[in-house]
Amino acid sequence: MTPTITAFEQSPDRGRGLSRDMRVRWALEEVGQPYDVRLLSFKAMKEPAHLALHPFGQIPTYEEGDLVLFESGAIVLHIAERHPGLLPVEANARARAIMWMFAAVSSVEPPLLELQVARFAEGNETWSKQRLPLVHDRIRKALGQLSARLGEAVWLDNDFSAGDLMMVSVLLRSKPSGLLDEYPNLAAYVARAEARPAYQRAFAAQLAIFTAASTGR
Ligand code: GTB
Repeated sequence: MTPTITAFEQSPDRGRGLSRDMRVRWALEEVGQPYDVRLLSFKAMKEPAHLALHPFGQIPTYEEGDLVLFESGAIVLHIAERHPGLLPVEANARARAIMWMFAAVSSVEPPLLELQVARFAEGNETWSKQRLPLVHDRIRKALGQLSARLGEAVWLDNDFSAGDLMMVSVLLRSKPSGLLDEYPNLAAYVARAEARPAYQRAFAAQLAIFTAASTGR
């Protein structure tokens, strides 16, 4: 059965692949599972039909027969569990790959999100500029610790896994600020992941939607 995911009709990131449908697309591409996409406006995301799928009125969602999922990490885990290629078969290595997925969303993504809040939601507050160095410090702490753990390894735990897919998806958010480049091994790790054919296909698919919406095609 072909799953259907939801994505922004016009992504605020202008097709830079930072929206959270990107990680789901990437996982589907890695395992070779075709998928359909239903595009939503911000208004449609808050309407009852979508709220029935996603209680917080966001994207992405994932529908496959009777199964409806929200939360990008849970969706990627579901895909990785149903198809070979994103989780090791050996039990301990599998547990560690899932650990890295959680580390991405619960230890690394929060400080990166704070920067977005500081810029876009609090940018006009008088105290906003004063807060930025603290936010940057928290990001540097997380990136520095991750960088130390990765060292010169190619991926976080031997072969590429859903843990790397989630971690790279999160790290990509630190690229526009220049903070990622302060950690050359992390920048190289992200570049390696971006070069994967599955990533490229997923990126092209989400960019095509933004381009079509902005050129009216
Ligand atoms: N924890 C949830 C998950 O991982 O699935 C969070 C989902 C989420 O935040 N979705 C966002 C959304 O639907 C889209 S990705 N927002 C609409 C709303 O809340 O009303 C967030 C996003 C948007 C833009 C950029 N960007 O421009 O860089 C990056 C990420």
